[in-house]
Amino acid sequence: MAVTTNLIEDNKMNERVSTVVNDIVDGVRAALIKNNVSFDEYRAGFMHLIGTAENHEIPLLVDMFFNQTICDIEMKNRKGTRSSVEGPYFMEGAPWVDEKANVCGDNVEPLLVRGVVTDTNNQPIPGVELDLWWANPEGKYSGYTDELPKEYFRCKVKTDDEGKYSVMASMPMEYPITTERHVHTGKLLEMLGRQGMRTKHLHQKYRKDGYCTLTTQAYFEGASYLDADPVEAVVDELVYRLSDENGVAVLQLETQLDAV
Ligand code: MBD
Ligand code: FE
Repeated sequence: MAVTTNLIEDNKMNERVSTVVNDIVDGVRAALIKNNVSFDEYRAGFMHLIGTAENHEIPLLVDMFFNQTICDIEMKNRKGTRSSVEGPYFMEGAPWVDEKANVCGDNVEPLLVRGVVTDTNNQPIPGVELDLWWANPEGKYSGYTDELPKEYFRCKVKTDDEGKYSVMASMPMEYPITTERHVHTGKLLEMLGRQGMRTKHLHQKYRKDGYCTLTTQAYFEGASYLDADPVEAVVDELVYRLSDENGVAVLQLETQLDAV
């Protein structure tokens, strides 16, 4: 009788995928065994996941549990400013702006974002492409509906010869992972006994050839939900104190990029 094996030819196998996926499967199996999970519970979890997928919440769900872990791993491999989750709402193709980002609608509160980007020897880096994106006063990110196109509440700026930039943006709103849009993720957070508001945050992505791309966020001292982030991405060194200039809130960022 022929001997069969479940291994196919070597050249079709991906070592990396095999290693990581097998470890993930082992981890999940261990959790099921440890908790004596029944078939009905297994099915209930499965159906919850299907609902999450059908409502397009997979990016949110996966980022909520695992994106910050990837950031923490990244920090073991490079120096410079800490990364923080990209989250589900980054979008390529934000408009380049000069001094002022596009905002619209009611209750927009100005936030002047100023910054300097340096290398790990504190030398300024000119020509860094910086993407900024944040939630509007309704707690929504642009680019997902016709009413709020991606030209608003996100922008791109470039650092000058001194590694500096300055742009008038607007104060980010807290982001609720509790609305109809995310019922499944919200419900899961509820069952986990966790609150679902992301504290105010300004997303940033810094890119320049020769440097490690940095994706991070700025958080605001004294803001609500700072200590209860549902995606566990708030760290002290990314919490900034705003200053006031003629009644306008100013966020002064200092960012270090590591060379590749
Ligand atoms: C957000 O705005 C966000 O940044 C993350 C990581 C998850 C959900 C909403
Ligand atoms: Fe966000």
